[in-house]
Amino acid sequence: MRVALISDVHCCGLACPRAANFVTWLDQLDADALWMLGDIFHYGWVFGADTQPEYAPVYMALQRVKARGIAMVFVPGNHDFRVANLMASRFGAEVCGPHVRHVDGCSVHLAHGDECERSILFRAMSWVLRSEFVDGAMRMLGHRLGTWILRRLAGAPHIDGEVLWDGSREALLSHLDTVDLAVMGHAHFAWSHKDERGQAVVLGAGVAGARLLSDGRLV
Ligand SMILES: [Mn+2]
Repeated sequence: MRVALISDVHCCGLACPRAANFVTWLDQLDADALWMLGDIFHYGWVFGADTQPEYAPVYMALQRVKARGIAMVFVPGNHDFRVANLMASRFGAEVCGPHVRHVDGCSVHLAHGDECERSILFRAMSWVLRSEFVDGAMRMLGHRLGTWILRRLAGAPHIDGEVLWDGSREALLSHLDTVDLAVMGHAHFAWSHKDERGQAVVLGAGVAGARLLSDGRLV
């Protein structure tokens, strides 16, 4: 099995170069499976029956990935948790929060990584944004105004690397007690650690940070 792993593309709309690169990358993808570890979209939301036209090219590319028979897994990120149902219903993606998968005899812990955030402000914002109240308000506003607000809330994506703070590093490494490989994104900072238990990896942001798991080994 060839499994492509990617996270944190933070696609920002029709003129976004990262989205364009991602579409090209998807169309050239030579893999049996695609595991997306969240924040693929910078302000991903679904407004009732309306998807965001800003993301139409990416959605079309995912449709082509599906048509090629590449099995998708989507671990929702803090910027695109609301597209989870769409990823499942439209693209047949298996949607799951932090979880363990098995491939070619290798056990892999997958997570976006925001669950390691300790900041009270981050947690409070996350709780509010995930509430039914905000979802209801967004549906009422519709995709045009809703996306305008989400875009401002999300701010400019910081693609060039944040620090991998100790808390999330410890959480990631702790998975190696039970799995062979632990992978997360969210930090926008490629990082890897190997010891006798296995390997822990933080994916760098987007296409540049994507990794391939081939026959149960990261290459
Ligand atoms: Mn994130």
